[in-house]
Amino acid sequence: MSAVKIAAPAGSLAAVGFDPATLTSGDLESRSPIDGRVLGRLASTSRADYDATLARSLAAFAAWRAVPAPRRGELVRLFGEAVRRHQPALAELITLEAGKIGSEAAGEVQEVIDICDFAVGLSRQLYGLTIASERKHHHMLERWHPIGPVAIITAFNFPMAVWSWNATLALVCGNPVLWKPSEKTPLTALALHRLLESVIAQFAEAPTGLSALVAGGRAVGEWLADDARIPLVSATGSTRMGREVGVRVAGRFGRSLLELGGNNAMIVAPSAAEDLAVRAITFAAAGTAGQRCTTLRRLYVHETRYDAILARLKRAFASLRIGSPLAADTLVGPLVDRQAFEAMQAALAAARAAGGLVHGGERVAVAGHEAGYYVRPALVELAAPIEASARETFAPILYVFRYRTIEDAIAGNNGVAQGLSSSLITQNLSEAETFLSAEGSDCGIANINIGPSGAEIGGAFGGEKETGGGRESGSDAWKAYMRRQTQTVNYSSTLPLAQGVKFDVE
Ligand code: UN1
Repeated sequence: MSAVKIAAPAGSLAAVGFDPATLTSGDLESRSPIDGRVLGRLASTSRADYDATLARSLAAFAAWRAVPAPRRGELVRLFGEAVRRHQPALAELITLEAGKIGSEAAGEVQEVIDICDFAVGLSRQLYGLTIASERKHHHMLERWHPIGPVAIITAFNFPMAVWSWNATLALVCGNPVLWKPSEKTPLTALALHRLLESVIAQFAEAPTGLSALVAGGRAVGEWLADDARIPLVSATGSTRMGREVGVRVAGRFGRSLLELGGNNAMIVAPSAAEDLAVRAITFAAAGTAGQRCTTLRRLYVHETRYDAILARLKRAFASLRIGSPLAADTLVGPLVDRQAFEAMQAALAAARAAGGLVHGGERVAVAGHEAGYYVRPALVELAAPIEASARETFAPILYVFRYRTIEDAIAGNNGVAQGLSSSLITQNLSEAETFLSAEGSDCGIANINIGPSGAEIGGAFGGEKETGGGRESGSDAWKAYMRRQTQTVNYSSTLPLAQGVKFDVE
């Protein structure tokens, strides 16, 4: 089968060497979740190509680490400008290859632009410390140095943004980047990579090989995880994948930055504003067809509000416009593929078998798109947690529980193996502060009066427990991409030893 022509604005990307019409051979097949058609094909990187890429990456590191950080920031600034110019084409590619609705696809590209801006500012703020020395005429410093090639393994659901959180920071920190995108979204990755390559080619101080794409499946991931030439592997995906990558990287004393599964909860308290709660729940649970790592999967509603909120949710879920993400009024696009659909149906069957009351969740026929997996987001009423509600099923299923005390609700929020995001809808200051305190949510992200998804790039993004502990994006997440060096300088002509140790030699 030859590749179909990718619709309109992709043309603007041809200028940077992205021409989907030429992508007709290779073992990686990109299929659109919209209707199952093949968008293009790409060959997996061979081991020989991988080794050549690594050699270029190491050579690039030797040059790039000596370029002043603000100049490195300038490269990222120019990349951000290029992304701005191509925003519609890039967003359309995300829609075609990942199935996101237009507004969310454009929002993802916006996230790339935002992190570029953040990284540019950061390039003048890679601050170290001065430390008081206990020895006379000595001073101590803490400095941050580039670390080396950074491998970035990304998932299909944020096929551009998650790479950009890592890549832009890694680049201003003085490191080359190697990207292994999801096998489900290779074209999106290739387009963004080519765009960066075109900016690198115009930037005198930037060495070739500064950015590389290594496409492929499990084998390529293993090469990256096992390669001692790569000091940092940043991996986003399932907990199962992260457990393997984390162990392999640790086995060679490399560093990993893991952003794995979430099983995010929201608590709706007695004082919650109802309209706000219903909108927050619906976007967080059904948006992106439930395929964000921050998607709302478990809802704890106070018993006094349960019936009214559930009635509103049933209406809201039943009225969601499901269909092609290319249609302007669609709110819920397709699941990524058949496996995602089957996993969703299996979770719903398990919930029914465990006594859950399921509303929605069925496949929805979309005319002309029979090969796409469109579903009505599901609400599942449960009396208590079950095995299915303890797992992350990457689909729009919201498990709903009643609660009586805020302590019970917080215990429910924390009572899963994952720890990415969490939220509480309340007007009660004491509840809000408790939720945000050391005795509250145990997640990497805790929100009041907004849902658990849709984080801004300025904060550190990531979570605890089986979510993997990594932090990407804003705040001081950049420190993961550098090595820390403690430096002591003696500017006297004597040699006092620390801790008053005497060691006099003739
Ligand atoms: C992800 O699903 O892997 O907070 C990332 C959010 C987005 C990023 C999600 N800004 O929902």
